[in-house]
Amino acid sequence: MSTVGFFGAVMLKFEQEQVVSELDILAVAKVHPLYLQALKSVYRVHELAHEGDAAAWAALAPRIVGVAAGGESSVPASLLAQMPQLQLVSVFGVGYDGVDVQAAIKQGVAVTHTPGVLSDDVADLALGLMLSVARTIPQADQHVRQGRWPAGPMPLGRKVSGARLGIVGLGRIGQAIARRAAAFDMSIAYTARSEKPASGWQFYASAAELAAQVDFLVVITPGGQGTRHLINAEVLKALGPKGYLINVARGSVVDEEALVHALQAGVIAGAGLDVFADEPNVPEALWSLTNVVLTPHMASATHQTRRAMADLAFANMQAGLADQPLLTPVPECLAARQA
Ligand code: NAP
Ligand code: 8YV
Repeated sequence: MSTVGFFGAVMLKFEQEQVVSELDILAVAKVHPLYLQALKSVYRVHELAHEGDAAAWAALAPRIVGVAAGGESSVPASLLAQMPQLQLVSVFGVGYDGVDVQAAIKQGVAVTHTPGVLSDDVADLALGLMLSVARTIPQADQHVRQGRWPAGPMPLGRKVSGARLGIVGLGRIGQAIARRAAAFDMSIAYTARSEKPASGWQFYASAAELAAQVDFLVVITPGGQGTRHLINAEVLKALGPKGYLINVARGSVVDEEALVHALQAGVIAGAGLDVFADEPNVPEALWSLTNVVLTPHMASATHQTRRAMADLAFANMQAGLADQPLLTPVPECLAARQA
């Protein structure tokens, strides 16, 4: 063997021995490849092991110290209880409504997420959906591709610039949406759990009151029981036949049955939807409606943001398992630690 070959082989052996630790991680969902790759470079990762052979899972579960999840993943108390050595659930996503955080806290398990790094992308898509549905961009694309342009123009759209925007949930992403909308000369109003006087934007105490005052209603709250069906038939009626609903939050926040009815019956003008009640299943009734733009939960799906999310989710996992301060624990965990 040449000297280069010898050192190459030694380095390979060194790397192989260095990289995989004795720590076992459960990936509870098909987590993003960038996150998975980083985890696999350090830990023994068991993908969906809890859904596989029951005996193998029973043998493995007591060794699991970390759980890797996505924003839509389910991590119920019943699963947490099977992993007595568990230290951390690191979510690749800012939303963590599928994780039973109170059960985790009781068990001494920390939960982390990826706030901030995806706000720009989600806000961009919210604006994109607004423009798409109001200016009928998908239909216009088809109009050209299907050779219908020579036969006549498209029907007119609805102007977005200068329109009235209502934001349900004025957090990190809600504020990023508002900043973009300001550049479109839109007036901005919002609802949230608490008023934010420093924002300078008009506050309404309920989604229905807000909906009655705006042309576009953008939903960007967390999911979970606290916001379930916050957007219901009453809110849609208040939005009215000239109003548009944009949902980039969670499918659970909108009463989907009421929404389908509202779109079919002209209770509202249209909708732009990135999230659905039973993903990846989208009600077939929505497929045929021309006043709806549908995207497959892709608001944060850019190369740049997925990289940043993977880096942050992985850094949280490493910190948690090395007993270092967590970078971005969910607020409930932070509060529990400070109490
Ligand atoms: P955030 O900073 O925590 O903001 C959440 C906002 O929602 C806050 O203003 C909060 O009010 C408000 N809110 C909470 N419960 C409410 C209720 N019952 N009624 C009215 N408002 C309520 O979170 P974020 O970083 O902006 O993310 C928001 C959510 O977006 C995530 O949790 C996730 O579900 C969703 N998301 C979706 C995608 C996607 O791909 N479509 C991507 C990323 C995030 P207060 O300020 O008064 O507490
Ligand atoms: C991701 C999301 O698509 O951050 C969230 O809450 O819903 C999205 O950014 C998701 O987390 C990927 O699993």
